[in-house]
Amino acid sequence: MQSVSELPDWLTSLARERGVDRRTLLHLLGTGGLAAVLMACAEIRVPADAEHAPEESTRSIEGSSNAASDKPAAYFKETAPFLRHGENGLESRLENMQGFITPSRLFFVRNNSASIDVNVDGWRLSVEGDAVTRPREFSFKDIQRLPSRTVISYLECAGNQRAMFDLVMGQAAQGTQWMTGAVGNGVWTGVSLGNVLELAGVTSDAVSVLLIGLDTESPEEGWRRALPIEKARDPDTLLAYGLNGEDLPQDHGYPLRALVPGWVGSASVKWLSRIVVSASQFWTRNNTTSYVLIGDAYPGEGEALGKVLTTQVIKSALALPWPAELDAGPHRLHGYAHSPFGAIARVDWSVDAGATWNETRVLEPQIQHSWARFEFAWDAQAGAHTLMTRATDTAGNTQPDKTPFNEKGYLFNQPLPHPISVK
Ligand SMILES: Nc1nc2c(c(=O)[nH]1)N[C@H]1C(S)=C(S)[C@@H](COP(=O)(O)O)O[C@H]1N2
Ligand SMILES: [Mo]
Repeated sequence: MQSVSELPDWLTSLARERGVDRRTLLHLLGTGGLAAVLMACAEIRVPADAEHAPEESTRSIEGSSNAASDKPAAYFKETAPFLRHGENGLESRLENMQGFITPSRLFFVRNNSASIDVNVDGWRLSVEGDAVTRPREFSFKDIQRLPSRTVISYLECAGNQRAMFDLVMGQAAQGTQWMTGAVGNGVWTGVSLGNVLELAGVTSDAVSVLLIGLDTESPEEGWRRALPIEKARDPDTLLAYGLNGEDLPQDHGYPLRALVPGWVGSASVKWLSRIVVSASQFWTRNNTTSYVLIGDAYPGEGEALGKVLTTQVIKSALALPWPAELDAGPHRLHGYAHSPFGAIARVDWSVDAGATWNETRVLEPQIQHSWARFEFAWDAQAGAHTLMTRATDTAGNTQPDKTPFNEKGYLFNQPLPHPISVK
């Protein structure tokens, strides 16, 4: 059963009575079938003191759509505007975005396991390790009392555009086949990680800061990633509790997540609960076998199978479906460009596979670590076309003609051929 109209009348009217709207019904049907709809109509919220609520209440299922099971919902978001990649991700469609900031409801989600619902009252952040002199725990209120900082930054999965290794280069890479939408630009509010480390008495021989999330289904019991102390101390590296002026949404790591500007998205650990600071380097899955460039061009470093990913690369993409269809005639096309190394200086576009380039108009002045919007006018003639865009940043970096293949398909950033059929 896929559509709301196939539901028995009594169930649709019961749903209406219980305040379950059509969109939610559709969502429930899509994710949990008839059983999920029945559950939602019977009892939408499970009381916090329900028998099966976890004792320490760090992982509550209150409010999740499949409240009857002991597994939390895969996503809390309405999923309609996304490209779905099972339980791994909700991909944004850039064509749904007009502005400079990505609305939270359109922001992509990348989870290693299901999203979790953390009860903030029982939640604590512990800071510990051999390179702190005052290990301590922070409640959410403790964190909120610290000086706040807001950073405008894009967040991008290292595997964004991975599908293009297959679609453009003809060599498929392992992993979620993201198109162009595993990226978004948010207004992040929180505290500088460096301040929290200071309060825990970080020592001068600290080298590595391991961030650990609460998700238990991750291969190592909690998604984790180490940052070098210099990046951890950068005032713009945040422990964020706000996105776009509101509380951090559950899918994005409520109540607290790391936001590591310019770095691969995997370092921005969601549902953060533990920080371990050490005088020696941490090697965990996410910097040895995952988030590592593996291939002939990449010798291993430390305990890693290849080159460990840290910063992102410069990229651009059109805010159009891939491939796209347009009516013949004049169009104003727009897109997004971002670089971890500085502001975008220019974006060029080509309609002849990169033989000649024209300059686009870069819109608003770029703030901090944000992406830039660009636009250009194109008079589309009937037929098949391939457009490309190529960004250059103020540090002189530009998108390379070719991205070398790596097994896990990270950092695809050659100018993306964008097929457009004009009728
Ligand atoms: N705890 C936790 N944090 C996580 C992940 C995860 O699975 N669990 N996924 C990471 C990856 S791979 C990415 S790209 C970003 C995505 O952030 P978003 O879902 O808020 O867009 O979160 C990172 N942080
Ligand atoms: Mo990611």
